[in-house]
Amino acid sequence: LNKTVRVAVTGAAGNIGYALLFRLASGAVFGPNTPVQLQLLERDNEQSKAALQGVCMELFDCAFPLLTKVVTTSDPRVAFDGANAAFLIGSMPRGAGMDRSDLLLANGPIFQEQGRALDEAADRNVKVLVVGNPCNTNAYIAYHHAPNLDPKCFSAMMRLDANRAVAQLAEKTQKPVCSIQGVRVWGNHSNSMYPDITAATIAGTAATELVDEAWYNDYFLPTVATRGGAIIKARGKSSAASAASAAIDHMRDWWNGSDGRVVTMAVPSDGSYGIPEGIVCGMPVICTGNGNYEIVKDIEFTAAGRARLDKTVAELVKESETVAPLIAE
Ligand code: NAX
Repeated sequence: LNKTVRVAVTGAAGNIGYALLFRLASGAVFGPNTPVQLQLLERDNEQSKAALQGVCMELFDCAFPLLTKVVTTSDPRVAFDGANAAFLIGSMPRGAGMDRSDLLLANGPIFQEQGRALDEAADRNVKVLVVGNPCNTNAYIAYHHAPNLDPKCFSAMMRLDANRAVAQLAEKTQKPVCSIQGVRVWGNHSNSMYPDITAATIAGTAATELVDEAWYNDYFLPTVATRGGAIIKARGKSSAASAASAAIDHMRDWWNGSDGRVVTMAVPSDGSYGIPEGIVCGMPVICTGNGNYEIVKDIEFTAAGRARLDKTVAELVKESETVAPLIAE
């Protein structure tokens, strides 16, 4: 067996947590030879603690051979102690009448505190995946409060958007998901995202030869960008199993490498494509193993694609300006 991996999960008693923890404990990210220690963070109130205790009882009852220990806490420093990987899921949901900037400012302090705690307590090569919304800017806040960690230790989740795009393409062309490569989603995890199929191939043929532009513009783009809302409408709750599955995909590829495949991660920009440095932006990356990734370079955009990228990046820049006081503190 390999060395035990310490995995922190915040908001562990929530919907996504419930769909994620059992797969982490079963080896879906770190493999069948790597024991896992779960370090679970929840809010300090009776209801959250009781819910988390119930989840722990179920984890226990699974008798997972790889699960060595489960720690529960409401102190981020305890949750992140020695953590090799961290899923930052817990955040405040958007309440009635709240707009995006209200949500940013309401959730900002959580990610300030968790950034500081990661800085103090986590392994120096920790892989942090922010899922809690608005995830790009929450990740931006977190890494700014972790000056002793490489910003490349932080990413935000746009894999669900990329998976949704792949699923739509597979359905439309009636080809298997595994035949689809090179789909990427740029920008913000919001309605402004840019799902880009210009370099995608389906069983070796350019996707743009198999689907027409009207379908791409009028069906595909709005369907992918507003899928979260459609799930809420249908289920009465936001996506949880598909979000957890995307989080597994994201961390598995980041940790192990993506075998040369292009995958979408929101990562701190290095200035490529004129995306302001430091903004946490959805981009195509290749994970090269041992927790490293490289941003794919030299992509050429169509005029329409460039306009979509500029729009979603402008939204991220605006969000970074909204949270500037939280960065300065
Ligand atoms: P839930 O409300 O079911 O669970 C959130 C949990 O986090 C709760 O148990 C709550 O007590 C806990 N929590 C809140 N603040 C905390 C804190 N400061 N420390 C520790 N725990 C805390 O939400 P769920 O459906 O699990 O969704 C979680 C987050 O994921 C939301 O912000 C949601 O918007 C976001 N999503 C992000 C997606 C993405 O693609 N990036 C897709 C799915 C999801 O919408």
